[in-house]
Formats: sequence, structure tokens, C-alpha cells
Amino acid sequence: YVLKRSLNSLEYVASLVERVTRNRQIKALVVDDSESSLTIIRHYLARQKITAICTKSPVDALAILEQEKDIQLVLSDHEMPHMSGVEFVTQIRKKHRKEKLAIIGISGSEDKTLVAHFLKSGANDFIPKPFSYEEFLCRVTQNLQMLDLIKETLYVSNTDYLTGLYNRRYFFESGQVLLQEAAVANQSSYLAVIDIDYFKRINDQFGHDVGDLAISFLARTMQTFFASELVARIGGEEFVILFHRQEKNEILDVLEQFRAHIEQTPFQLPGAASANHDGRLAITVSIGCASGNGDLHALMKVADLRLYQAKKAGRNRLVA
Ligand code: GH3
Ligand code: MG
Ligand code: MG
Ligand code: MG
Ligand code: MG
Repeated sequence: YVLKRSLNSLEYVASLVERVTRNRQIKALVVDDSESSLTIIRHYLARQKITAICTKSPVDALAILEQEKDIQLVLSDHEMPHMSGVEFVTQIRKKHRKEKLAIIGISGSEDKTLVAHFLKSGANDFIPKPFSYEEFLCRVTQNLQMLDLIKETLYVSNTDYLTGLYNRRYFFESGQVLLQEAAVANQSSYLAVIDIDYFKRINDQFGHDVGDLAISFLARTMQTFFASELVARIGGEEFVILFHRQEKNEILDVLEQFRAHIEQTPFQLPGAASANHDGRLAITVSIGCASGNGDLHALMKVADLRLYQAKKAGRNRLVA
């Protein structure tokens, strides 16, 4: 019975590992001055389909961490020549945050205070030696799941659900940073605000679902037109582009091309709605564009004012 229970829980953990590792290759860095420990850990990680980069030297490990950008997990021994595990973790944490890189200390030391030392220096977890495969599996999996959860949470809090674009929150947070960086480099920044024309009519005439399709269509087009710029949905049918480039004429050209493209490219309506309208519907957008230094809200204000002018002047146009 005990064996069966233990097998069941192993299966359960293994299925969790499968979920965590399914869609990508996970890379771990293992540091231990004992050859036999390295062999066991490498073997256990291989059973979880995790690629292990193994070294006996914490100094080499720090260098490897700088080269290999996609390492998600570090497993570190404590008693090693030249640098202790705790010191190694302290060094790593000067550059790599806990939320992106999980570190697990592993040691057979008699010193009962070692666990706390590891955790205080920035390790996410600790596994005492000797350990069973089951315990190893549980700890590794939980730590990888935690990284996934944090990544997912960040994605959700920064992304607009309907379009997959960055949302208002991300835009104002990161946009302000970009603007300040540009100001420090003595460069002005360009911001465009885009709003769909007569959007309420689309909702009224075709329903909210079709309105959503129009918003998604516009978002996709923006992603292709402005692939290397910061593009976000900041309101219902209101979008922004913060340009990384400085050439004013280039920016105005591509905005004008975008406006014309939207006007000339009707999007596909779904079944019922398409019957009366050749299956396709064209929308137009109005755009306000402004340049400024340092203050995103001030820049927004000017761009918004120009958007309003574009609307007042008859819509489907760019005011800069
Ligand atoms: P204007 O040319 O002056 O911009 O006219 P408009 O009708 O587009 O006016 P406005 O920009 O004020 O319209 C915004 C409308 O967008 C109001 C709201 O009902 C609708 N809306 C906001 N968010 C969503 C959404 O996620 N989906 C859909 N379908 N409609 C939305
Ligand atoms: Mg050792
Ligand atoms: Mg309006
Ligand atoms: Mg509108
Ligand atoms: Mg609007």
C-alpha cells in the first residue's frame, strides 16, 4: 500500500513536470565539486527532460550564466573550493532576480543554519543530501511552476485580453521609462494616438461581437505596420504607438500609409453579419501625433488634442 501510494504521488508529480516542461526545453545549471553528486543530479534532471549544464567550479558557473541566457534553474552545492554555495548565490543575485531564475541549494552539511543562509542570500529553496528522486522532483517542479506562475501573472497584468497588445498599464509604465531614456540621450519622442471613427455605429449596426472583430483587426494591422515600436491598446477602440525612431518624416509617412491601408482594407465579417454587406466591412481611423521630451502625460495631451482636431476636421485623417 505504501509503495502504491508513493508511486501514485510520483505519477502525480511527474504529470506536473510534464505540464511544466511540455512546450519548451528547460535548462539547468548544476554546480557541485563532487563528481558522484553531479552524476546523480544530471541523471535525475534527464529523467525530467531538463537539460543540465554541469560544472565543478562556481567561478565557471558564474561565467556560464552570463553566456547562456535561457537558464531557469541553478542547483548549487555549498562546500566547494574557491567559493561557497552561499557566496555563489549572493553573486548570482546581484544580476539575476528571484522571479526569473530559481536557485536551489543542495548540501549534506551538518550545519543546521545553512538552510537559512542559503535562503537569505537569495536561494528559492534547499534540498538536504542525501535526497530521494521523489523529493528532488517535487522541489524542482514546484520552483519551476513558481517561475511559470510569475511569468503568467506578469503577462496577464501587462497584456490586453482581446487583442494581445500591451495594455494601458504597461504602456504608461514602460512608456515613461522609454521617454526618459530618450530625453537623457537628448532625443525627442514621437507618440501617435489612434481612434476608430464612428465606432458606436459599428456596434449598433452589427453588434458588439463585430465591434470586437474590428478592434482585433486593427490591432493585428498595427502589429505588422509598427512591429518594432511600442504599440498598446489604452482604451475601448483607442490605441497608441510610441516610436523608437526619430525621423519625423518617416514616422508621418508610415502613419499616413497605415491610415490609407485601413481605409482600403475591409475586414471579413462573420456569417450572419456578412450576408447583407458583401461579407466585408471597412473602417477608418483618425490619428493625432505629437513629439516631446521626458513627460509622457504631457505628450499624450498634445497627441489627444490633435486626434480631436482630426475628428473635428472630418475624421479618417492624420493631424501632426
Ligand atoms: P468618433 O468617431 O468620434 O470616435 O466616434 P465613436 O463612435 O468611435 O465614439 P467613441 O470613440 O467615443 O466610441 C467608443 C465606443 O467604443 C464606445 C463603446 O461602446 C465602444 N467600446 C469600447 N470598448 C469596446 C470593446 O471592447 N468592444 C466593443 N465592441 N466596443 C467597445
Ligand atoms: Mg561539495
Ligand atoms: Mg470620441
Ligand atoms: Mg472612436
Ligand atoms: Mg474612442
